[in-house]
Amino acid sequence: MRFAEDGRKYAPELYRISLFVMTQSTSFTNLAQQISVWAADLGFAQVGICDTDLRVQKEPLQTWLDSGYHGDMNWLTENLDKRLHPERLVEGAVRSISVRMNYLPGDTRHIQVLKNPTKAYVSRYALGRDYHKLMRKRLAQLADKIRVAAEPLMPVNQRPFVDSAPVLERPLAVKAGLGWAGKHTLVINREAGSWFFLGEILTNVPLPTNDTVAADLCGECSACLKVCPTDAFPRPYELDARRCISYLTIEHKGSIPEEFRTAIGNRVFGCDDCQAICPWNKFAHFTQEDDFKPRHGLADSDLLTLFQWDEQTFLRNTEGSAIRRIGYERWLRNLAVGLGNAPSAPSVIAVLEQRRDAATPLVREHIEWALQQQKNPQLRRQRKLPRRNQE
Ligand code: B12
Ligand code: SF4
Repeated sequence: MRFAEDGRKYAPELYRISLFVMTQSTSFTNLAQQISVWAADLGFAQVGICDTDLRVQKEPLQTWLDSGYHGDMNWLTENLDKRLHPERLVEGAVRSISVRMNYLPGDTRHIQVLKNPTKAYVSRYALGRDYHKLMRKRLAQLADKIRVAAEPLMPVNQRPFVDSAPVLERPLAVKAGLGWAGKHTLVINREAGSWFFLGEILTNVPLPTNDTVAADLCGECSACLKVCPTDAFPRPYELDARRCISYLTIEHKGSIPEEFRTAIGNRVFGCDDCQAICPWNKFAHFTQEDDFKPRHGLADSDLLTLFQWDEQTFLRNTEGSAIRRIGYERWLRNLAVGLGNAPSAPSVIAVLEQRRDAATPLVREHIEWALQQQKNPQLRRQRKLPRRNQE
């Protein structure tokens, strides 16, 4: 206050500038508070703001890629510059406004379905409407509100993202205070577990940043590393995607390596095991979004029923869902693996044989494998792959 009074008397210009800066920073502080309110109204469970300096990620990211852990997701090797420097993705971006949205639908009895080898287990995130669409729309609404409020103060340049662009969403979410990166590499929040999606707005508006990063509360626990059916963690906090069932059933386009087929069990789209076992998920909140609720009985369907869908039924029943992204051929491939792991039954053998001749070479190869498993159950190897590293 003294400075202001003196400034007013002796340096009117300096006073005017400092008043402008103070007013602006007060406005940005108010805007940050307002963003939390808007984000809650739009259905986000939490919002946090951080700067976009990700230089510390350069080495771990490069080591991960050099190890080949990304498999054939070659897009992860592209645009590294933008991944590590968000301001090169959105010109002038100095902040990430990171959000999370809960997706676990209530009462989907996921453990019972997973443990029933005649059922198809679909990852809980993919039971309803494709989250990319829903979250991007909500983030765009949030971005519009921010633009209207900030534009009187400065020209605004910003873009919302969910998953699709070269953005390191987890490191940004951690910096923004949404949680810590668990040993399974997903972001965990101490009050909400990890069943949530992440998204962010990269913006040039210099909002105040979160100053407390959540402590890593994994401690001595290594339940996720041990439960992984395909032993996909070479080390805690590091995932070899080539072994992850989520990668094998969703991202991977070709034949599923035989060594993983038995361990995949009945997981036909993604995998949730490392989250399902995590003790922090007893604090998880069910989603409030009707759009994430299961459609077409996908939470609890028989493998055989889904395998008998023709392409039209597949396209109709997966409209607006993330499952559609893998296409009918990979859907059948995954279901054939599931049926190969199902209890031996004449009805399963009959349906597999029925579909074999008209199948594409990729699907036929998986059907042949499934038939061999069905007809020779004594050949089945142990379901879960043993751990190679015991750190
Ligand atoms: C590629 C990808 C995958 C791949 C690879 C996963 C992986 N662990 O990288 C596959 C297909 C396997 C996959 C699977 C799943 N995914 Co995914 N995936 C992505 C995607 C598109 C990119 C992730 C990425 O950049 N990986 C590269 C690695 C190297 O990056 P990273 O793990 O973030 O690691 C950084 C830090 O951990 C850090 N780091 C690691 N060690 C150390 C050590 C030190 C000292 C330091 C400083 C840093 C550091 O360095 C890394 C590089 O910067 C993101 C969306 C996005 N754009 O971010 C979603 C995302 C991570 N996936 C998500 C989900 C939900 C899943 C699944 C649960 C889906 C399912 N049910 O099947 C599974 C979970 C499997 C698992 N345990 O990770 C959510 C996670 C939400 C959350 N709570 O964290 C995301 C954020 C999508 C979203 N928008 O919500 N996914
Ligand atoms: S999602 Fe499943 S397969 Fe992938 S790392 Fe987690 S437990 Fe392993």
